[in-house]
Amino acid sequence: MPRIFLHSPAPVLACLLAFTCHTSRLAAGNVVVIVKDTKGQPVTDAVVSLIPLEASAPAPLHPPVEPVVISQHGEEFDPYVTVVAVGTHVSFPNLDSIRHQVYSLSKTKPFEIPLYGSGTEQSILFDRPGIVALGCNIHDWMSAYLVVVETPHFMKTAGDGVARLAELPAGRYRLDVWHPRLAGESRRDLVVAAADAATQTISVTLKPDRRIRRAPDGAGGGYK
Ligand SMILES: [Cu+2]
Repeated sequence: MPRIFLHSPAPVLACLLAFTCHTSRLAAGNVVVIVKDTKGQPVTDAVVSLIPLEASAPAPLHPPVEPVVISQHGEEFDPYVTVVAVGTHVSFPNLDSIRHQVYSLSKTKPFEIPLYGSGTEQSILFDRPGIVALGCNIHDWMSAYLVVVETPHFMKTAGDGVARLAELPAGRYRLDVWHPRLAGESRRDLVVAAADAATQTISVTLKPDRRIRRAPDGAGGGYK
């Protein structure tokens, strides 16, 4: 084999590539994750990620070319929870007519964008995995989370508590579920088999929602 490779690398490489592409296409499985709370209610905004455990086949992350957007709109972050792969740029455009000052004190990525007005877009590179809690120095109630994962296989649950992860190369994975109000950790190992469509139902315990509530407009509550 080494001799063939040395003398004619191109055909051998072509064969290897064709074989890899062919088998990975055949060996893809799907996983449907349903996240519920302890009362059986669907949990929205849960981040589901599958981290490959086969050391021999690290998954390329493919961060998007264009920045992912977390805007400030109506004096709130939109969306509340975002998940991206390591190496992704995120921009924070201000869609309001007032100014915001977005920051994070997280260990994963501490940063601050100095006070900026409408339309300003500055992107930040998120180059380490972890949780990034976001805030605004001007508006205490503004809160959002960015989850940076070291895998291309991730999704956020919709209102029905469901996340669908498709085209997963067969193999062993660690399934992580994260939510802003998660009590403790939620992770388990699973094996994805070729042509599989496994459903994982995960029950999580959520802490009470302690987000600061905005004072209603005109109520003089002092939040604005
Ligand atoms: Cu603000």
